[in-house]
Amino acid sequence: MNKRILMLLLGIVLCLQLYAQEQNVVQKADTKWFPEAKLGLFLHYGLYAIPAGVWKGKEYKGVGEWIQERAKIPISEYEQLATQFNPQQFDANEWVLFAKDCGFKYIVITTKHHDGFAMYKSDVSKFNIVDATPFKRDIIRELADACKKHGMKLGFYYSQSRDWHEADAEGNLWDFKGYQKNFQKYLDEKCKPQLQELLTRYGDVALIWFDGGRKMSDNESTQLVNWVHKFQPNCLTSSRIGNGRGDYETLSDNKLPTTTTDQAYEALFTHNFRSWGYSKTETKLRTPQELMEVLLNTISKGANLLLNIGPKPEGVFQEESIRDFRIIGKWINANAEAIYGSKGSPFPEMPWGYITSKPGALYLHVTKWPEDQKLSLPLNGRSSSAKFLVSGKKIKSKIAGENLLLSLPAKQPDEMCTVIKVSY
Ligand code: H79
Repeated sequence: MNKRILMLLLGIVLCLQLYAQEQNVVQKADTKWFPEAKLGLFLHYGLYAIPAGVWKGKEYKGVGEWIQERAKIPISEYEQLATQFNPQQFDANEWVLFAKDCGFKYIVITTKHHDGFAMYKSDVSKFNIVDATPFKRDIIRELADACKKHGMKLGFYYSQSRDWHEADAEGNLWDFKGYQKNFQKYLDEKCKPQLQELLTRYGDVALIWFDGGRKMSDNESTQLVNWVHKFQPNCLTSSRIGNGRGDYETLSDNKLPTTTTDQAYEALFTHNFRSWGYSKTETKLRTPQELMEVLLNTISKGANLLLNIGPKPEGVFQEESIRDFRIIGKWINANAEAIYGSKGSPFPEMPWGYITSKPGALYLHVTKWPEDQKLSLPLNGRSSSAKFLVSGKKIKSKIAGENLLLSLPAKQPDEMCTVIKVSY
């Protein structure tokens, strides 16, 4: 073969290889703020708040935001919900100030859940809050402005593969039975253009909370993460984008971390145990004490907690959620030093509660006050001092062999959880 042609072919092969490599290189974002923030407020808001788990008189227990799939509601019928969506009581400043008061450092809100409805003004699809509802206001815009005003980070939940409104996306087999899907077409024509809108029109986006649905190929995961970082290099992406391509790890829904980490990790829990969207069928709520256990268990393993509320159709949070989040928020604010910027516990689980740590300090979160008023820590005989975090009152301590032994008063200063700071 002609030498020149051979060289040319070789060159083409090399270029193709480089191109392929380029495709799989993921630019990682700066995750530093994330593990320090510790607490995020998750908001699942959408058309599914209207049926709230009940469709044509039938109750669908569990995940309310799945009503379209569970009742196999045809798109044309589901779209009618938009004509009823009119949250007149929605006030972005109120939501953000509530989150701030309760100690949340970031908010993540559904911009598009599996039903495919955009909660913002989208030029890509008319199935959005401004074009399809009598409300006509862009909730995401109002929230972004309020977050900026009050120094709150804002992240966007975006269902990247499931979209029951689109034939080529994952999930809707009742409207599009037997249809041969072209997933890349959906990515190119809806998913990516909508992400571009979200990343170019609302200021700094703290993170994109991708969710599961379809087993993504590595190429698809990489495409989307690079697409996000192309517009905002420091916008984090969640691990549910698949193939280890995300910037931080989200655990399974309503699951505690099992190991301690100093990486960017997040556990997510919903107040009512099962539904993320507002649901009239899921009335049982975690008590403030149960929320505290979830919080402390999570942060003692070094992870963040993303705690969810599904706002009601009128644009307000359930009163019980406001009440209970304020209860734990009060505790969180009083004990802020032991939470924000802390790392997990260097020890295995303790019978009396949980531990968080900072350089030179351990924070003992005592939820079960020891009956014998004794608390011991395996501190290798290191000299240290102990005090109550909130009152600053010193606690009697002595070194007994390897252990630091604390003598506690009979009465627990904070019934919910008392924090003891041990400095060494
Ligand atoms: O947004 C929330 C959920 O809607 C979403 N992730 C959280 C944050 C989610 N997407 N997929 N999944 C959760 C997997 C869950 C699927 C199931 Fe079901 C929901 C299994 C049981 C309930 C639908 C209804 C499929 C089977 C029954």
